[in-house]
Amino acid sequence: MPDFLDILPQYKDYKAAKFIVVPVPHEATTTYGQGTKRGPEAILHASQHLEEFDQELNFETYKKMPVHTTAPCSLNQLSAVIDKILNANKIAAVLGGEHSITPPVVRAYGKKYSQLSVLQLDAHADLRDTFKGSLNNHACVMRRVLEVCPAVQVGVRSLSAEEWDYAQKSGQDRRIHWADRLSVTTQIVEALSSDVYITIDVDVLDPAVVPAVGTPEPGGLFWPQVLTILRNVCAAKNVVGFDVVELSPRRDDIASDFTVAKMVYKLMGYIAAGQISQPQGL
Ligand SMILES: [Mn+2]
Repeated sequence: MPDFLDILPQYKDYKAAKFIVVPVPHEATTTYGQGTKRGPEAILHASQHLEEFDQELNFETYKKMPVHTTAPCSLNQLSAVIDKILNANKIAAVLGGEHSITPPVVRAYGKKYSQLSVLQLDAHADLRDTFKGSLNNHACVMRRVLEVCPAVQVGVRSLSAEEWDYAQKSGQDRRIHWADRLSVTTQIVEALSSDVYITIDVDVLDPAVVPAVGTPEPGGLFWPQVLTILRNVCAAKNVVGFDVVELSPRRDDIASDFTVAKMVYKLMGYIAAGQISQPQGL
C-alpha cells in the first residue's frame, strides 16, 4: 500500500509527524455489500492524486502537520498501535475497514482523555447491543462506544425498533441528529465535550456522492454539509483523533475513493487550522 499523500519523505517522518495514518483492512461482520477490507488501500491510492494545497484554508496541510502512514494494522494490533500514537502526543487517522474497528480505538482514547466525547457521522445508529450473536458486529459500534463516553450521532436515517427503544430509554435520542432534519450545527457542537474523537462511516454521505458502501441508504448528507459540520467542530473543539470507515471500493468508481480521500485530507486541514488558533494544542 502507498502512504497517504504523495509528499517528500521529510514530511512523512514518524518523529516529525503530527498525523499518523493507520490502515486497518479489517472485514469480518459485513452483511450486505462486501469489500470494505479493500477500503484503506483505495483511499491511500486515491490520496496520491489529491491537490495538497487547500484553497479554503490557504495552506498545504501536510506542511503544517506532517503525515506519517503506518504499515497495515490488524484488529488485534490496533489498541497497542493507538496507545503508542497517543503516548507520543500525535493524532491517529484510522482508515477502515469495517466500523467495528472504532470501539478499540475509542477505548484507547478514553484512557488518555477524561473529557472525551465521540462525534459519529453515519447513516445508521449502530446502537444494537448484539447482532448475529456478536457484541463486536459493525451494527453495535456506538453501543460499545457509549460504554466509554458520550456520543453525538449525525446523519442517521436507519435503525431498528430495538435501537430506537434503547435510544429513548437511555436519553441518547436527544443526541441523534437525523439526516432529514439537519439544520444548524450549533447544537451538534454544543453537545460535544472539550476533547472530541470523530468517527465517519462514509455511508453518512448520500449514495449520489459516495455509492461505494456496503449499505447505501438514500437521503444522505451532501459534501458541503459534511464539511460544514467538520469545520465547525474543529474550530470549537480539540479534535484528538478520527477514523473513516466502510468504503467498499468498486471497479469503475474512482469518484467514491477520491471523495473519501479528500474528506480525510479536508478533516486534517480543519484540525490543523484549529490547532493553529489554539496554540496550546494537544
Ligand atoms: Mn456505521
